[in-house]
Amino acid sequence: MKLVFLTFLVACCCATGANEIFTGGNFRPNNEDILNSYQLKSSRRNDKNALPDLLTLSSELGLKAFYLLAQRAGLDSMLRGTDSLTVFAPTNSAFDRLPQNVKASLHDPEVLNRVLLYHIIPKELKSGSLQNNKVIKTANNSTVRVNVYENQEAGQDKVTTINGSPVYKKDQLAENGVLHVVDKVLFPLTKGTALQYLTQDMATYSQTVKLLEAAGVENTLNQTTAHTFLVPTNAALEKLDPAQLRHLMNDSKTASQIMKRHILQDVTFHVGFFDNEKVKTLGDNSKELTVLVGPGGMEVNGNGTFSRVLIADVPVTNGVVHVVDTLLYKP
Ligand SMILES: *[C@@H]1O[C@H](CO)[C@@H](O)[C@H](O)[C@H]1NC(C)=O
Ligand SMILES: *[C@@H]1O[C@H](CO)[C@@H](O)[C@H](O)[C@H]1NC(C)=O
Ligand SMILES: *[C@@H]1O[C@H](CO)[C@@H](O)[C@H](O)[C@H]1NC(C)=O
Ligand SMILES: *[C@@H]1O[C@H](CO)[C@@H](O)[C@H](O)[C@H]1NC(C)=O
Ligand SMILES: CC(=O)N[C@H]1CO[C@H](CO)[C@@H](O)[C@@H]1O
Repeated sequence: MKLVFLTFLVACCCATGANEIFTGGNFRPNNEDILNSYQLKSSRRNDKNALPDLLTLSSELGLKAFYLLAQRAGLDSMLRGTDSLTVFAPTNSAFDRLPQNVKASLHDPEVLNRVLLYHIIPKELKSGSLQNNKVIKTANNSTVRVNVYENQEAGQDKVTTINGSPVYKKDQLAENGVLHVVDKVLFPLTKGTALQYLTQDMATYSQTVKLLEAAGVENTLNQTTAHTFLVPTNAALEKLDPAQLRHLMNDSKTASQIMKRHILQDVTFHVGFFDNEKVKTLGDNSKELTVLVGPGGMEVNGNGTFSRVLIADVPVTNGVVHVVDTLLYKP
């Protein structure tokens, strides 16, 4: 184990620029390390008393970025303590993929503390307790949303996500709880409801909000009942001819029919969709949407229109927003 750890550090230090926050690490996911340490430690898994604490476990699993940042955030005593916890620990590459400005913000110990606390649940939740659409309170009194997608294409396992971030390795046991490895760094749901997310950026969504109001569905985007919201931008609406858009804004019946078809019944993050999946909307049930998932991203096929998903997986308190570049139905 020591050898693996050292090799890992050496590999990282050679590969990197010096001013990275993760102690200079350009951390890559290192599945081999995870597997190696796993085999080394598996013999003691039978004896609960011999289990490592959560912080040590993260190190043993090769989650060096989490291990180092948790200490920098002052969370070592919590993760080594006696209270039962659940930790959603991001992979090294999840930290690595964060935008530069977000990495820079994590230099502030208070921000880092808040972000990492958001990955900790103050009780033990094994994967069996992670049920679809369950909202759970984090150690910081915020919430995360769990989704379990069973309905995958044949041959695929079910996928569990936390705020849309797939759980990549589940149920790693520690003496003081359980650790699940996730594929993204999680951020508190500061964006409010789907409607509040839009109204915070009127430069992009002013027309969209007007259309939602004309359609009388703006409250559906501001309620606690959770859905998936496919949201066109102003630019998407401006693809319509101006007279058509004016007419739509003044025709609440058509606007309502169209905008309800932009709201999906269930909360589905990107990884929860499969290619060519037909999804139900809040509109007339006979009018399904088809979601196309490919290497280039996600598209939604309404009635002869193909909308590209510009931004996927914006977690909001009442579900998830995917931003689309074209209105899904022609008025
Ligand atoms: C979280 O909320 C509970 C009550 O709901 C309160 O007792 C506790 O102090 C809060 N913790 C934080 C970190 O705000
Ligand atoms: C959404 O709901 C909140 C609280 O219920 C309310 O304060 C707000 O005015 C509503 N509308 C928008 C656009 O945020
Ligand atoms: C809006 O609709 C009303 C009747 O439904 C009509 O009288 C009015 O001219 C319309 N306005 C525009 C700008 O289309
Ligand atoms: C699809 O759009 C055409 C016009 O382009 C319209 O006549 C037809 O009723 C629409 N069908 C559905 C299912 O919305
Ligand atoms: C909702 C809540 O309690 N938020 C707190 C999370 O933790 C940070 C610092 O650790 C506080 O500043 C927040 O107020």
